[in-house]
Amino acid sequence: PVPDGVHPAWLPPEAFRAIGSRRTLVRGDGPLVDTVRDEVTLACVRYGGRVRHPLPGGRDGPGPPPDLVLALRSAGPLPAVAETVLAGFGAIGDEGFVVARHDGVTVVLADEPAGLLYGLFHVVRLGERAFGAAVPAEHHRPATRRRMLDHWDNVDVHPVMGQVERGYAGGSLFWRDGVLREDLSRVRAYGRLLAACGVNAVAVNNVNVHATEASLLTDRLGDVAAIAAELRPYGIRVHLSVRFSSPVVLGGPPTADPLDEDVRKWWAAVTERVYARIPDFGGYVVKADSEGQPGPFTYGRSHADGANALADALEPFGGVVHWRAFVYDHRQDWRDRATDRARAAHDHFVPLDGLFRGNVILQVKHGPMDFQVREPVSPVVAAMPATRLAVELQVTQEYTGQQRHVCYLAPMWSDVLGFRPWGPAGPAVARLAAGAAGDGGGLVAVSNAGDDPYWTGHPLAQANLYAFGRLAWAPGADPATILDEWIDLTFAPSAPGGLERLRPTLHAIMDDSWRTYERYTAPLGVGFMVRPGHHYGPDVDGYEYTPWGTYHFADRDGVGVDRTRATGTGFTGQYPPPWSEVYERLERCPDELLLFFHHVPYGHVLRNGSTVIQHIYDTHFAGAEQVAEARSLWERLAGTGSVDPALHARVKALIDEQLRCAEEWRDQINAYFFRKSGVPDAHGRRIP
Ligand code: BDP
Repeated sequence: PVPDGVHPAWLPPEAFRAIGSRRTLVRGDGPLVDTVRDEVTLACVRYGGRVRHPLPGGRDGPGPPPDLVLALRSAGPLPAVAETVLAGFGAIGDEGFVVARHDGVTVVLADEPAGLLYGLFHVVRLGERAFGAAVPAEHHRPATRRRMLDHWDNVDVHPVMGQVERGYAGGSLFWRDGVLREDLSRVRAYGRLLAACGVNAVAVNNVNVHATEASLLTDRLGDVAAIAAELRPYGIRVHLSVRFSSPVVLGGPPTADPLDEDVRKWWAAVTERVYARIPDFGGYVVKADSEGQPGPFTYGRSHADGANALADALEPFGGVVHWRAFVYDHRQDWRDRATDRARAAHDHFVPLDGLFRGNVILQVKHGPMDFQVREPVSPVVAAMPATRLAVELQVTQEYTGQQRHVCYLAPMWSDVLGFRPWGPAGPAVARLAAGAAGDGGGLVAVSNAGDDPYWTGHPLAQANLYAFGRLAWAPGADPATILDEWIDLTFAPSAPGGLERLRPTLHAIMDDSWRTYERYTAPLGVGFMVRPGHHYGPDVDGYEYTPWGTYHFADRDGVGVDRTRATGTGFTGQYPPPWSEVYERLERCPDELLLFFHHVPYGHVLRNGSTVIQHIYDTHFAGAEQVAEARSLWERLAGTGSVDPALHARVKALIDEQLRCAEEWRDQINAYFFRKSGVPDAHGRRIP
């Protein structure tokens, strides 16, 4: 299934050994069941097992009983063991499955074909463990209905952004040289990887919709249909980013006013054509009135008017609009407190709560700014009870090392998803995204995959893609356990000697790598000390005097952004209690977000007993040291046979670069704050 020269990521053929060496009965019909049957057949061809076919009428033929039954409940009569497992089970759910080991048979049952597919991959994850001792029936279901990746892929190579905006893994999987790739087998392999971690929707193109991409909606719809055809066998629906001014740029009416009758008719007609070609099309993604993208403000209309116009066109076909809440004025200059960029999404959208159609999903970045290494959770998530919300994460490592640095992001996402905006008694973010009745917007993330042989540039960044899917399925899953799953699937099958060396090394390098990255870059929630434009490496004042709204306000006396109600921008007031108070009060604000909410003197004493200036020095020295340790741990694996030499070499080269960059961060940040403050390091370490 994976083209030559491409790393199989978490689905090497050997991951199917346990299934492929056994007898399996697959029962059910439809394209996704065919996928399941094909997967099992392929594994059996390789490992000598058998796929049993039921006789006409549904009864099993003669011969030894199967070791594994994968069946749709509706495909009765089921083998007796399956009926036993099912006894007492109500609805299994659209994508859910029941799995058990009973009387020496492993049984996976589902109501719908998608559930059977996810059940198959569950058995793949278990490997031999799926065929051991008896296990009572377990019911697995995804926490959120839509688990989606946004691709920021351009059809053409953009002069500044390259082909994949903020993509660090080569070109697009979909397009090359301005046209759809002729061979889309890699897209199919991608769909397979995504299904195996639970992703079920993909938006194929950049949210900044340039001229070429705009026509994907009309003249180039064939491209989208072809991609959809490759992803469909793995239960993945395709969505498209569209330009709000599409009517104007694609030969429709001369306006994109969402209340104009001709505009509405245009969207309806175009959308009908989309569904004629792609009946299971997911819907539109829109970035409007943001960073130069057109939007309803041009016509004096609200974002509810804008979103609803597209939603009405999609409604007859069951499609949704993902309307991004990332709306702010990138030409502002912090004119006054009210122009704090952190406030923007809440200020724009909360007054519109209740005005969006039921098929509009407001897609909210997890933090109020922009994917920094540490931000508080966006207050919008807790402020729009009458709107379907999706939480947006960034798997691509724009601000977290650009897939040259190891930065395992699952612990950050896990914190976000577990955050309770109303305190311990209230619901967590994951629940708000899932929706009380399961009708929430779900989770969306910007993909980190490209045409790189390892898919994600840094081979270890595959774990982020995998973890996103798994957390979208089960937000409470432990990041270290997810990492183990990824290690087992990816490396165990090809490491006959076992993972004795590799597993602890990977945990030592990856478990805490997000916090390590935070230490040597921008601790205490300060954010944005990156080089402008490409966002790699340090430039403390790079954005400080620009109109982008991303400041740290460091001077000779102190650092940080006063976002309090008492004396600052009032952003803390966008949270409900208790967080509005916790963030407002200096003595209660958590250290890791201190500079996000407060401007403090360098001598301010943190809860950990250190001063802010000393903490800045300490974390930067410690972070760079941790990268040096990670590097020597990785080097020690060389020649041990625990990892493929080519992969070892790629990671080695990248860790060298990570260390160089971490030392650069350390030296620049420490020197900057030493010069501003004049306070020497208490331990007398060298600050250049
Ligand atoms: C920012 C990226 C920019 C994206 C924007 C977005 O720098 O390339 O277009 O997010 O989310 O983080 O639309």
